[in-house]
Amino acid sequence: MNQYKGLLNAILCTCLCVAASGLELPSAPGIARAYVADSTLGAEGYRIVSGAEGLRVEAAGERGMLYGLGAAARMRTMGRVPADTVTERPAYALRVLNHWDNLDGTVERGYAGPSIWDWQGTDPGAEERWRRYGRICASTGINGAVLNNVNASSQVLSGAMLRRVAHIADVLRDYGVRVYLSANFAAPMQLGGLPTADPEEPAVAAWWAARCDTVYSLIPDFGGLLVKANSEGQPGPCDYGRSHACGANMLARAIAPHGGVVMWRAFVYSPGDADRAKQAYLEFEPLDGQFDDNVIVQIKNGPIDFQPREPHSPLFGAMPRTRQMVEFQITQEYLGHSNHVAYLAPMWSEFFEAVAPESLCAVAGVANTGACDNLTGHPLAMANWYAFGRLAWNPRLSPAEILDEWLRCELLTRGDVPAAVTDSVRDMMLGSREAVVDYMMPLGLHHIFAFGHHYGPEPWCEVEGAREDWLPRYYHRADTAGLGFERGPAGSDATSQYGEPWRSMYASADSCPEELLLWFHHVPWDRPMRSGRTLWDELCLRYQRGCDATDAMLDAWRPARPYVEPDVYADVEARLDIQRRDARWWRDACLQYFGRYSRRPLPEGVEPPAHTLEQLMRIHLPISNFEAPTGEMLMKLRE
Ligand code: BDP
Repeated sequence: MNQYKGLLNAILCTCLCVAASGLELPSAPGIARAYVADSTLGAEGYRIVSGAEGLRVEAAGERGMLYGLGAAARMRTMGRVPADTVTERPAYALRVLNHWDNLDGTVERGYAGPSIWDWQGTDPGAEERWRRYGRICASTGINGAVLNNVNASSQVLSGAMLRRVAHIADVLRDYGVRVYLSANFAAPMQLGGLPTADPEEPAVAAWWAARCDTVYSLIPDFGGLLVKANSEGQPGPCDYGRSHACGANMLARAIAPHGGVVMWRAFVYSPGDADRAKQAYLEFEPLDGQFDDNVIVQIKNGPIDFQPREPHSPLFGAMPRTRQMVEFQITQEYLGHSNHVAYLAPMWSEFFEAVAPESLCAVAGVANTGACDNLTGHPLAMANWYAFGRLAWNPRLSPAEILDEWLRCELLTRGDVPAAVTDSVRDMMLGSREAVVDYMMPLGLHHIFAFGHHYGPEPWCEVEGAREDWLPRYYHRADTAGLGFERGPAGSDATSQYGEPWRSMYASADSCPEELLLWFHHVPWDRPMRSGRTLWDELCLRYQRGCDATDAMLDAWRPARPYVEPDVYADVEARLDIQRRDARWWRDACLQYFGRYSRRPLPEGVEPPAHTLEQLMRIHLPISNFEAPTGEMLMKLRE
């Protein structure tokens, strides 16, 4: 049973009524409902009419009613009942979570326990967990789930696994969530016993068509396939000299008769070639116009890999004849796992400020779920799941507004919560992502993480035989002259992949926003910054600012104590303490390491490090990819 009683109280009431189709609708007492023949609402839209008798929700179908009742209940809780009428339709028809769950129960980059899907069918509590998951998705507007890892096992398409998937689909259907799968491009060989997976080979296309028939015979509303091809060792069409478009279209044609889509990832980079930040563009931009209509190219928000701050990927907007979707990462692979608070809506909004939401046709988020009690590890990480869904519904919502909803409808639900308490927690969470940027990678630094697990700092990292573009020095390029990756015309010229106004703005260090300075430029240590300080002093003070912010976070959380369940309070407090210590670890490791190159002292206002660089360089976290390190483990290592 859910020990986190404070979560999931109001938005989707626990007491639900089941519609004729099986869809669970929020009971929302006192809110009238009316099905109307209004095609402008679409299948998922709704209208909320406020009148003398209270609220009435109008929708053309049950899914619209589901979202409309949820929205009306939320408005009531928030005290934001409209003066007359509000009409809403989602910005995207496809709002999908990507689960990186493996069939052995582990979760790649998951920090909230094992897979919720219970692939082997041994957990009697699994179905109830899927229902909780479905309700949360419904409350935020998420309508699709890719159940398995993009590093996909072919076995997920085997008969036994498809029956399991059909069971999950039967449950999630009650919440308006359709099921999708990640496909391994070599499945015709690994599962079908064919000698090749060449997309031009008729037997291969026939195998996929037959598999799709089987999938749809078991799951009639199956959504489609997600494919990671020719990326980080995964098989793909390029193994046979074919293009990504050729491979994607072959699958798209196999699934088209059933109405499914193929989401084809553009996360590609190979060793030894151009600047990694340029590679997806170099490979995909020339394919514009070649993809079938039911293919959507899925592009990570930034050109590298889910860093705490990245510019948008230049592929957005560069393929006008191709359907594109963005992939965000909700799980905190690069933001302190489930130990750190990092409310991510500001990062996603930043993306939507640069990339017009209308230029995309769908949104995906790599899920932060697992089978632990509260489903997300850090109790406040649920806010990221919620915010992802809300932004996928309406990318123009403000991060503060979304957070307010989550706090008032989900977290702070015990008693009459004074506004000052909600404000305190909201401000703390709103600033948390920027705090992480400050204490991990300020001013456009990126990928200076420890190898493999990506938890702590390792700007010095050396791994014998590792690809150069997997090592931090490839990204920070520290030397005695300065710091940062020169991507302007004098360097890798990645800036020329951007359209205007970005191209000119990023090309010169003078016009580049300071937040991204070291992403795009190698800058001398004594370059004057906007503050009037040198780069070195500014860098040091940003790290310090991040540390100070983590102290303030603990203070901001304390007033919440009477208004959340005691276990939630204590859990958050313990994790904030880890975050405080980790922030200092980052600051001391990075500043002492970069100080070897800058050869400058720490400016006034920066706390002296508690450990020497040599001590910090000896830390090696004995953790796998699949769980966050514990506080005790971290303390011990840094003693
Ligand atoms: C990286 C992760 C890796 C994923 C890969 C991907 O480190 O585990 O498989 O992205 O998105 O961020 O395919």
